[in-house]
Amino acid sequence: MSIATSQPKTASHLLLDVLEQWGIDTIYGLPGDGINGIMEALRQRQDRIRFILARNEEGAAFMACAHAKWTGKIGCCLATTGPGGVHLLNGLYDAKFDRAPVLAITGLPYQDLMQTHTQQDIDHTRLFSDVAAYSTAIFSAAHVENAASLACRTALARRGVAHIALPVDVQEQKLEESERSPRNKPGHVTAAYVEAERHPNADAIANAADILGKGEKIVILAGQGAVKARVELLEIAELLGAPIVKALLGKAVVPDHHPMVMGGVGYLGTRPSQQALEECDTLLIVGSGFPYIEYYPKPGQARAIQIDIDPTRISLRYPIEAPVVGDAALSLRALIEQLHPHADRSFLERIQRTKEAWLVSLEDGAEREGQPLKPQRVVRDLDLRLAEDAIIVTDCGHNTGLAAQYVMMRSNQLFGVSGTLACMGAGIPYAVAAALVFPGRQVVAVVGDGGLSMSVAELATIRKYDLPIRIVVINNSSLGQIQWEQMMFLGHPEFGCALEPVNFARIAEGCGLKGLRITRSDECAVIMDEAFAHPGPVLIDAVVDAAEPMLPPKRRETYVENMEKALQQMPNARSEIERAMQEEPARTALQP
Ligand SMILES: Cc1ncc(C[n+]2csc(CCOP(=O)(O)OP(=O)(O)O)c2C)c(N)n1
Ligand SMILES: [Mg+2]
Repeated sequence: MSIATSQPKTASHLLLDVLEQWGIDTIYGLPGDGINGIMEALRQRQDRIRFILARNEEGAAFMACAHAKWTGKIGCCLATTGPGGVHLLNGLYDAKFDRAPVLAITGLPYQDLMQTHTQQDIDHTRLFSDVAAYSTAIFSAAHVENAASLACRTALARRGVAHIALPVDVQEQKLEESERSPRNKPGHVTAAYVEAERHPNADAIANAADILGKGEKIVILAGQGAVKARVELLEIAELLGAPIVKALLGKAVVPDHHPMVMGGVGYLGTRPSQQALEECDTLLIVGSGFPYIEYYPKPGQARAIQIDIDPTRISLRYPIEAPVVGDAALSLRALIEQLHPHADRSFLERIQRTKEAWLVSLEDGAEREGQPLKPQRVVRDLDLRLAEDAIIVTDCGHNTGLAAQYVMMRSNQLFGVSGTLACMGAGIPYAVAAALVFPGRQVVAVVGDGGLSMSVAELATIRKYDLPIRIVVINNSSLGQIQWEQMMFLGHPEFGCALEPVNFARIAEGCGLKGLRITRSDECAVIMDEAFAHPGPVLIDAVVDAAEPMLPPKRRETYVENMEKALQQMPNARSEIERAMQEEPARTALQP
């Protein structure tokens, strides 16, 4: 129902006008008495802006962040004064860190009671000042258009968070009740916005091309900034005989089965990618701020070129000799025009052989029979059933590593994760946003039992909006990744990581989803088929081996020593863990 034209416009109506002008058609949130003025305006505007009710504002903020990642447009979330606003923060930091444009709208107390210890009296503009590139309170209806429009423009231009807070009384204020200051003439603001083309500097390209021309063992590290440069990436890789390795956020940039693509890097990465980084003499980074410095080549080992749209991101992790600031596709195209094909493919072929062996070790790891069920089997069987254009999201932990290694991205699939914030609990909200943004496409979430516990209430949101999401829970009754970090990185016995076993299939049933459980390897494929045949939302609770190691793709000497030290103090768990470490894919990962 649209607002009757005779009804005077309030600040809330004006705010929604601005949001519509900026193309915002979905708001994720949860109401409260500090935001009910805007809720009423939303009720009247349901035909143009849909309101998605989350169970926790944190979920709403993750949904808004994911919405922005999926669409490239502004994601929008809304929360009430005080606790509602605080709950938004993780999802907003996720947007800030992964550079997604998000607008957060919150309430504030009545203006004449602010900062008087009144109820829910948190100063949101201060609270959000770190996470947001723009954060302001709006103090009258006449202020709405100026501030809200600038907030939207800032979110897009800075690819980050903008926040506006409206006191409850302002939300209901009518425009005619709001006196304009003499300088605030009506009609001076529009939603005009355009992005620059961002061509690279010619000298920078010449410098980069010179280094690439001399390189003999070149590796390309691609991140999310390369997402629109797939054709150019594959072309330059072919030209240079350079394997492509990917940061997790760049997983969908190029398909995993492509012969030039070696998979992910880092803790969750592949052995061929790690080998390529260790042996290269030249590194070309395209649109990536992959944060784990220890997985890059050693300083001095490789001459490095970095293409990034943002000059502040240059040389953050590796000493860069040739910075190129500009759009990834345009910069790669300019480089390609100056390069000649490299005839020597020996480096590439060596890394390709490692990829073959690595894929065999993954397959062997998934083929293991018996109980407890191995988590690799679950994600491998999931991968085999994914649609060509599926959207895959994952959470944070060992489950992320399994999705990173066992989901072999195809050309038209999309991948989403809380990357740089790496926040547990983001997976389910990301899937909700994906299903809303891409109706009709297959949406699959791989999550851990710890992460799911943090956002389990959003299962009810999935039911409420009838979203046919398929969730796979890697249920190891453990904060698995941390358990392995304690043992392997520090030599400490596991402490504080054992989770009480939970039957998530029954929780799912309680939320109105179909709930299935897998406990044995021989039933994995059958139950997976049942889940994929089900038309509605379904959760597969895969009860897996808690002793299954989470290892980086290549061992360091200290890992072996640390494990020994930790296991000496864990007599009950020792034999199971040692057994698991001798099986694939752990065996290959542990080779020197
Ligand atoms: C909000 C939050 N708290 C803590 C962490 C640290 N952390 C990273 S992975 C992880 C374990 C996650 O457990 P689970 O979801 O069961 O996944 P698993 O590793 O067992 O697959 C933890 C606690 C985090 N990343 N985010
Ligand atoms: Mg777990």
